[in-house]
Amino acid sequence: MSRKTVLAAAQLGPIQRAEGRGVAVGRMVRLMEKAHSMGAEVVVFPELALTTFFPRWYEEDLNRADHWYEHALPSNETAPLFEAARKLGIGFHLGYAEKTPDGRRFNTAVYVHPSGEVALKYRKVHLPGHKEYDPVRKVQHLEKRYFEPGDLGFPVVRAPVGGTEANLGLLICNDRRWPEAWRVLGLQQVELVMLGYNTPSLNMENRGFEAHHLRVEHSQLSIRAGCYQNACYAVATAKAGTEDGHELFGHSVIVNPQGEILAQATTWDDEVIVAEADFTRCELGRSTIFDFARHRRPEHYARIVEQVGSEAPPVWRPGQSS
Ligand code: CDV
Repeated sequence: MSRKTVLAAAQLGPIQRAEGRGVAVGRMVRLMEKAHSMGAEVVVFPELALTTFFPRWYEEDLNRADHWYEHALPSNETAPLFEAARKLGIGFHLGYAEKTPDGRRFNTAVYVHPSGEVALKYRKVHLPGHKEYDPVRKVQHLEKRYFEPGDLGFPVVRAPVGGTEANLGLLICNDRRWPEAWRVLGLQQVELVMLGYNTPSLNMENRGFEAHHLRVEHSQLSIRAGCYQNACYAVATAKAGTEDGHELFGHSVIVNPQGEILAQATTWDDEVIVAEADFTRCELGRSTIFDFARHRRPEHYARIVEQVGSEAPPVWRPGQSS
């Protein structure tokens, strides 16, 4: 049985603070139609796809920030996405801000089957930034204020994707930089990782200069390494362009299990890229160099789960036997 499908990244250009969800959803439906016309059976939208990247704005009272969150999915405003998916027979990944009925807030992503059912849900674990207003920073990054760390772990599910099935996992933005996150997915034989991101094109921190071209380099390095080391495909989709004066880089990519980039966005605007995936290609890495059952040595990995921060090593000096 063929295990092929066509994957799409539906990159979004900027969404301004004043724009409502209706604007974003309309653009997303058009991107879904475009992806379908290009043969795609699954389409991946960015992190927090329905609004501007609001964690750059400080809000003293979080109760006044409720309008940034989804309180139900689908809602009246997001229903057109679900309807388009049903009509086109296309599954989609959506990143959004979630507020639960008991008042908890998460940076969340779901994979929605064309039937409209949520096949997989994930809440972002690695929240970057800070919790309180930081007067030293030129731009705030308040994800730690707006969200609590995800409580669902890194789940993987085998679910229909187009005419085949695949083992699906989700990461969100900053998670892609953490090899632990990829490996937990890899240990569940993930075959397709869907992830969205909002990454500023400049590092506005004042603690040292990061060359601008390295921002994209580090993003792609992380995604390519994650795919290669865990023998999986990834669709990594950006929100791009200038939102209310703040620039986010694009460079959405589709990567194969060898870590090669199959397709890359060329604009910083709404854009669809597609690539064919053949999930049988995940088996080579999984059964050879990254055959975890044969080669992993978890007895030496205790620090990975027992320690959070790094520790300075012991010091050795010449004349001192080791
Ligand atoms: N939304 C993000 O998680 N952004 C981070 C930025 C702050 C570095 C990222 O890892 O891209």
